Amino acid sequence: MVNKCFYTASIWKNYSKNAILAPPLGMVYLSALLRDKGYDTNFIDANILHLSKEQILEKLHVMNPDYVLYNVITDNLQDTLSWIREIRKDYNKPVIIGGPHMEIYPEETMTHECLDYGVVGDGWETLPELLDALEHKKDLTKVPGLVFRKNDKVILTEPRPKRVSLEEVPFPARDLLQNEKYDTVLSKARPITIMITALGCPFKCTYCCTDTNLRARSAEHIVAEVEECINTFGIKEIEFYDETFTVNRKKMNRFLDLVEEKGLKFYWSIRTRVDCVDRELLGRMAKNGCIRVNFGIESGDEKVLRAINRNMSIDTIRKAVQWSKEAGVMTFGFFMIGLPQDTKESIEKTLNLMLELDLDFMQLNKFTMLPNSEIYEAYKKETGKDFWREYTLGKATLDDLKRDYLQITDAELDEYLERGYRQFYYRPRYILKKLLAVSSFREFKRLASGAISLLGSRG
Ligand code: B12
Ligand code: SF4
Repeated sequence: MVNKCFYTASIWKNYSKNAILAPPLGMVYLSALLRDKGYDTNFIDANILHLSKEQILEKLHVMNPDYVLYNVITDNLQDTLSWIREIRKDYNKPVIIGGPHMEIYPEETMTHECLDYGVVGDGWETLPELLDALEHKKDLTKVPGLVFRKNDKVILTEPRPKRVSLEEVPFPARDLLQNEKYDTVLSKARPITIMITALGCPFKCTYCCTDTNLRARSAEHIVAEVEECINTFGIKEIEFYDETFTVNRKKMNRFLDLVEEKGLKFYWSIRTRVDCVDRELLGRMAKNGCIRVNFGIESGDEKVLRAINRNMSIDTIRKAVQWSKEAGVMTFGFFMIGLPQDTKESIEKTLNLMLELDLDFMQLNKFTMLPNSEIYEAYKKETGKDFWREYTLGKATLDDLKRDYLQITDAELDEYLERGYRQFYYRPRYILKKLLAVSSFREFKRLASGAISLLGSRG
C-alpha cells in the first residue's frame, strides 16, 4: 500500500490501487541467503496475489513454518502490525521482523507483543545467527544487531556493522515469485523485475535517510544478474531502483560495454540525479535499452534546493532533461512541495518548472519528514516532538502528522497537489503527444489506467 501522507486522499486512493507492483526485493534476497545456508525457506507475496487473511492462513498451515518473517518500513508499520496480530490468532508461531524501520526505533517497535525478534539494520549476518542461536538455544544477547523481549524487558544488543556487500550474497530468489504478475503502469514489456546495484548513496540531502556509505556492486556482478533475469526468468524489463545509478561514470561505461559485448536485449530504467548524467552517457544508455530515466528534481527554487543540500542549478536540471529527450529516453521527474523552506512563491516555481520541462511523467509528493533524516533530527531538537516515535509506540497515527513548521496549511498543499497533477497530465498537447506515441491497444489501456490512477475524483 502506498501511504496517504505523501498524497491527497483522492490521489492516494487511486494510486494505491494502481501502484507499482514491484517484487519485495529485500525479502527474496533474504530467502535466497537462508536457502543457501540450508534452511527450508518459502515466501508469500500476499500483496501481489491479493490474498485475504484467510488465504494467507491457509497457506501458512500448509507450509507450517517454525518462524514467520515480515519486512517493515516506517509507513506501513501500523498496517503490518495489525496483519501480524490477526494472523497470530490462528497461526501462532514466533515472528521475526526486519527492514528500514527497525534501524530507527528498534526498542519502541519491540514493545508490540505480537513481535518476538527484530533484526536491526542489515539482515545478512544477523538473521542466520539468530536462527542458529534459537535452534541451539544460544545466548541471544551475544548476537549483534538484535532486539527482543525477555521477561517483559526489551533487550537491544550491540550494533551490527554494515559491511556485507550485495556481491557476497546470492541473487534474489526470483524462483519464489510469480514474476509475470509484477508490473508498473509505465513498463514497456512484461515480465518486469526490479534490481538494486548499490546500497546507500554518497550524497547527503537533508530530507533523506538513505545510508551515506555506498556499497556498490561491480558492473560484472550486475550484468550476471541481468543475464539470470533474462535467461532463467524470461524478464523483459528491469527497473534499477538504487537511488543514483549513474554516480560512478567508469562503472557505467563498463556496464554498457558488457551489455553491448554480450548483446543483451532488455528494456531498463534507472533513478539518478540530474548532476550525474551527461549527453554522451544518456545517448549510450538509450542505444543499449534504457527507456526511462527517473530524476529526483524536487524543487523549482534554487534557494530551496540549496537549503536541502541539493546544490544543483535549475539550468543543470534543464540540461539533463533536454539531453535525455535528445537521446530518446523518457523522462520522469519527482517533485516535492511543503518542504520546511517552501513558501507559496517557491511552490509556484516548482509547479512552473514541472510544466516547463515537459517531462513524460511526473510524481508530485507532499513532503513528509522521514525519521533519521537531517531535517527531522533538527525538528526534533527544536520542538522536542518525536512524532515517529509516538507512531511506533502506537500512540499516534499518520493522521496526527502535522506540518507545523510551514506557513501553508495542509488543505492548501492538497490544492497545489491536485492542481499540479491536473495541469501536468491534462495538457491537451501532452495528451495528444502520448496518444500519438501509443503503439498498441495494451499500451493505450495502461496509459489510460495510469492517468486515472493519478487523476481520480476527490475522495
Ligand atoms: C525498491 C524500493 C521501493 C519500491 C519497491 C519496494 C519493494 N516492494 O521492495 C517501491 C517503488 C514500490 C517503493 C515504494 C516506497 N518506498 Co521504497 N525503497 C526501495 C529501495 C530503493 C530498495 C529496497 C530494497 O530492496 N533494498 C535492498 C534490500 C536488500 O535492503 P532492505 O530492504 O533494506 O533489507 C535489508 C534489511 O533492511 C533487512 N531486512 C529487510 N527486511 C527484513 C525482514 C526480516 C524478517 C529481516 C530479518 C531482515 C530484513 O535485511 C536486508 C538485508 O540486509 C529502498 C532504499 C534502499 N536502498 O534500500 C527504498 C525505501 C525502502 N523506500 C522508502 C519509502 C519511504 C518508500 C515509499 C513510502 C515512498 C513513497 N513516497 O511512496 C513507498 C512505500 C511503499 C510501501 N508502502 O511499501 C524508504 C523507507 C524509509 C523507512 N524509514 O522505512 C527507503 C528506505 C528509501 C529511503 N531511504 O527513504 N520503494
Ligand atoms: S535524496 Fe537521493 S541523492 Fe539525496 S541523499 Fe537521498 S538518495 Fe542520495
